[in-house]
Amino acid sequence: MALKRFMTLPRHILEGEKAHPEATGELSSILLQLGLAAKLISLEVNKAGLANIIGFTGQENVHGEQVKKLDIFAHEMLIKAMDHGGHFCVMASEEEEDIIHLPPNKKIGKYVLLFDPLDGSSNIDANISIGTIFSIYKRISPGNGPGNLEDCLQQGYKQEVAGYIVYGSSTIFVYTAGHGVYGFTLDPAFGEFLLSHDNIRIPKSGRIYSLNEGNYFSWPKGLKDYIKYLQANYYNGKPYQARYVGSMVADIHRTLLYGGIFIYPGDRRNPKGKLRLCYECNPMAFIVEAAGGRATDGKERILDKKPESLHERSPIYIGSEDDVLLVEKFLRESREAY
Ligand code: AHM
Ligand code: MG
Repeated sequence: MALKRFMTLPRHILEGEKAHPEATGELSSILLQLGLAAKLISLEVNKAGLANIIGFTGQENVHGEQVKKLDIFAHEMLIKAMDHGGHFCVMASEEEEDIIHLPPNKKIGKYVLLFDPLDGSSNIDANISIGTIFSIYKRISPGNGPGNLEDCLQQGYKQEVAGYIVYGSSTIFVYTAGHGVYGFTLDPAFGEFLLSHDNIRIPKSGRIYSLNEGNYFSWPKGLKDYIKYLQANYYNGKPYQARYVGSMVADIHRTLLYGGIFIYPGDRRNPKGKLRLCYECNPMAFIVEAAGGRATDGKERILDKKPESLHERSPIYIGSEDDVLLVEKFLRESREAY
């Protein structure tokens, strides 16, 4: 226990690297930079409630500077933290329409970074958990010049590393390199992420379902039938529970720890759902699968889907294996599209 307490994120990453003598250390260095960016974003998120004291976003603060919207701050912070290490050939963010090239004077590397800088940002004003999501691939474009869109549109199973940071009652950094999912909680006094969730395994089934029931009348019939089935049945003798934060990172973090299912379906109004394949669904699917769970769009494995465009959306059914298999059965049997 005492040892675990002092397993910091940098130490964990470096020890993981030693276990793989073939590793070049590049991914470790990327993760360390992401950890630093996470700390800086976390500090800013924690100041959000002081908006009326230090100035609303869009206004000038006491120093006469423009106060940035937090999602823009997080977007710029990640680019600033990640564009100078010489590891990436291209990046992409939910906050930017096109791919992001490295500045002309920076070294170009062999990795690709995709991120959602601050997911669930409409929750900020109510002090509800929000998060950052990231995904790392190896480039597929030849040479060592700038990367391109194709580098960003790879199938999710090709990810090298994926992770998220939840800014909640504490700040937690979760990542996987495909084997083992690890969670680190930020100790604000110490200023370091400490290993708090070693080798996370998602339960095979769970009691909690998580989706926006406000869209019920647009759902496919199979999904309506599945939710009605859960409501009429028991899990280990107790009724199922509905939980929905409305921040994907928080909802999936809970699902990973407690088990159950998180769903953002395609429906009559939005057949492809809401969440973005490249930098929301894929990294979460990579993490949940690495923890022993399952993630599909109702039919196809999320990680097998070939993205056609950077910001494309996908329905997602993700969580405990048995729960995702069961909803897929309901969807299959109802034979209704989306
Ligand atoms: P955002 O990328 O604009 O923040 O939206 C994504 C968020 C997810 O975190 C969350 O799962 C979903 O939107 C909630 O959507 P809804 O309000 O439709 O339930
Ligand atoms: Mg988002």
